Amino acid sequence: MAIVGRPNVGKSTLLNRLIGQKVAIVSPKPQTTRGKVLGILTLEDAQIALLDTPGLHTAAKGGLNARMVNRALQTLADADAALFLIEAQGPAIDTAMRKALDQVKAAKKPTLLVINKIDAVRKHELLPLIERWKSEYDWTEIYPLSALTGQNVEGLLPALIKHLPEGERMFDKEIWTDVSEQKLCAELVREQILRQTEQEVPYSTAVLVEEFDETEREEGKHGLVRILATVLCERDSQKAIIIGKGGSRLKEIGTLARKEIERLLGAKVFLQLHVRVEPGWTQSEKGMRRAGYED
Ligand SMILES: Nc1nc2c(ncn2[C@@H]2O[C@H](COP(=O)(O)OP(=O)(O)OP(=O)(O)O)[C@@H](O)[C@H]2O)c(=O)[nH]1
Ligand SMILES: [Mg+2]
Repeated sequence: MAIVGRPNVGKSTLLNRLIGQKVAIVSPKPQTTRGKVLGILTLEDAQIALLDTPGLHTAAKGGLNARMVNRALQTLADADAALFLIEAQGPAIDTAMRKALDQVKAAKKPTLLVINKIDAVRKHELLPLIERWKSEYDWTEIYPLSALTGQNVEGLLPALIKHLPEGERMFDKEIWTDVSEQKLCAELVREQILRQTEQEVPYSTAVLVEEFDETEREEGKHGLVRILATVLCERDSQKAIIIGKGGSRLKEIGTLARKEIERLLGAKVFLQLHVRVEPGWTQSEKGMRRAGYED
């Protein structure tokens, strides 16, 4: 089941909430998620493969943004069903929203409309919104909730299960994602860059884990995991911003990311970050491959 929608509506927050683990990174900036992220929800009598996707936005041809939208549409095309997420406090249906909606309609999947962020509006504002959206598509259901607070999320599950095909369980009960630990660590560093830098910097940044040494972790319960990661950006000026005065910003990014990584791995972590300029990597296939965005 694919989770799709405009950027920043809370798709990744909802995935994490449903899975009960931090599978996808979240930030207040749009275009946080760059590829498909699988979260597996195993219940008593059902298993749901939830696929978070990058936000549907109008991207120029070629380059990272176009790739992101393609990934979202491809994930939607491959899914049995979809969740289309909108924000309760979002603007009326503008051109960009209309386009996203048309893309979802064109996929012709059973689609549940989720109205997220109901914590940010008053109750009486919700009914007209539901009425407004009802006529846009033959939604399987319309579901208001708050992914952030968890309000009304419980009830979404039976609604999801209703639209799943019958079949064997596909994943082991304990598995909650297919994303590797290393990739998750790289994403947790990127999340802090999204949160700690402004303007174009986050959009020019990628993170590569170069070394991931867990030999000490295996030897003893309290062993360190040593991680060396490279932060790629596109220009020298961006590198200077990421590093900050006397290295202060990079240090802050590293400290915050390390805490998140320690929580993920359940181990103490030594995280070392380097910054490297890879001119224009977001603009070419080759550059994107170098930044870890393969295939
Ligand atoms: N008030 C409120 N904020 C929310 C809710 N859900 C998500 N947010 C916030 O909305 C922002 C975007 O959340 P994300 O989960 O990263 O959104 P996304 O749709 O995955 O965004 P992209 O990956 O950029 O497409 C973050 O600041 C979240 O904390 C909610 O239910 N209520
Ligand atoms: Mg996201």
